[in-house]
Amino acid sequence: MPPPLRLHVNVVMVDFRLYLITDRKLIADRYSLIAAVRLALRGGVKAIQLREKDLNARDLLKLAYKMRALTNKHEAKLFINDRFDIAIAVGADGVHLTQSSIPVHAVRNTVKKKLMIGVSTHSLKEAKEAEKGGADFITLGPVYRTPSKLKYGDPVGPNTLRNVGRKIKIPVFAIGGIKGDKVNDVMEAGAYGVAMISEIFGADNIYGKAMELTKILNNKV
Ligand code: TZP
Repeated sequence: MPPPLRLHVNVVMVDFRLYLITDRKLIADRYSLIAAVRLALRGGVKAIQLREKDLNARDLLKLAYKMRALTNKHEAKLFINDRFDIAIAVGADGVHLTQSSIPVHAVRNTVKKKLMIGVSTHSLKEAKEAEKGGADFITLGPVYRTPSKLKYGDPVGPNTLRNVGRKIKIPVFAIGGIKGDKVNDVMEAGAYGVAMISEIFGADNIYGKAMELTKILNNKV
């Protein structure tokens, strides 16, 4: 007899451990965003979050269509930061909400099961709220110091990650300052996976870095 669906529904849907978040400014002098993401996908990345906060809705939509075509080709999941309307328009797999987005329960009520929902969290309180509101997974961080988030104060550290991982059931992705040599530590602290920007987009060899990280994570699970 097959196992009850309820037990495995989140684990089955969140079928990736490495979550690449885009920042086209980091690679602008070397690649287009599409070219950089293509390299990462070829290297084994299976989930992309399109996070280009400075783009207006039309430009983001155009880019999201291209990203959908590319991720489909590589059988990878696509999430759109903040905008569930754009996620639906382009047939993305999900939306990734921030703490200033429309609250997760309101998005869940609207999109039902049409989209997966990821939520950025920074504390146990936010993590619990996200889970209660119907999120499929969260990112928690910054776990370590990272230049783009210095203005938000001290990183949460691996102990908070461990605590949150114990207290909620949905997958927790460690984010913020996660480098290749930190992956083992955060996975041992209970992370389900890792979310990264600069470790991949700042690498000299994006393809090689994605391969290396995929291999580390595959050995962990
Ligand atoms: N949320 C928490 S930390 C962070 C975000 C978007 C930035 C992660 O970037 P990096 O380069 O992987 O530290």
